[in-house]
Amino acid sequence: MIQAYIFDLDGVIVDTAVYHYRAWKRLANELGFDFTEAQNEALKGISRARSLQLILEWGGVQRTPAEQKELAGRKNEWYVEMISRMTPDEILPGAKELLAQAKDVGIRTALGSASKNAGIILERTGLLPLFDVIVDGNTVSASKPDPEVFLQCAAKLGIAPAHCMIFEDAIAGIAAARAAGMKVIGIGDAAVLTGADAVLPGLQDMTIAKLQTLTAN
Ligand code: B16
Ligand code: MG
Repeated sequence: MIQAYIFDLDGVIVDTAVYHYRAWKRLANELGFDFTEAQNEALKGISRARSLQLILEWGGVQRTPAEQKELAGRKNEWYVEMISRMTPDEILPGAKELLAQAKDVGIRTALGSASKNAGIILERTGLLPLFDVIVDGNTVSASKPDPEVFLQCAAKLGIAPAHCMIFEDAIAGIAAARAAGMKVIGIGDAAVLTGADAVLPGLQDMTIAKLQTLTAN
């Protein structure tokens, strides 16, 4: 019996990938190379520091750890400037409704995100009160596909991993959910998110009863 829903943020609740893309592209261009949307896709669910390492590799550029810290900080300033203007209209279809249904029937809710900016996004979109627990990039030391983020959510909620269901759009996040021993609903393309118990294009029109059926086995 599922007792908790744990949501990834970017790609499940909101689409902040577009803001990450603009900020990373600006940084790459300043460094003298381009950054494509396909490359941005590959960074979903990946931490800021690791994302920068990959971008520098793709651009064929080397920087010291101190320089990398400065570059990641610069990208984050541009990113925060954009997400600070987000509105509730940017919540992805069905996300708020599913969170509200969970509250109504007593299913506990958590956010399990790699982002260090999750707090700002939840405040700007007005979703903060719908989460019982928030675990994000500020409290987690090992990035997805390590299960730490989801195991911290379960521990803080006081619910066994086997009774938790994860909603995730990234391959790394689905692997993390599996490693945590939890059920996982992939959000996106079934051909890509092969490790999930079920894959949905989004949360629109999703109900608790439908989710139970999808993950019954
Ligand atoms: P920040 P999620 C992830 O969010 C994003 O998908 C990924 O692109 C980003 O690099 C990461 O958060 C860190 O974000 O720079 O704000 O700390 O999908 O785990 O909610
Ligand atoms: Mg995501």
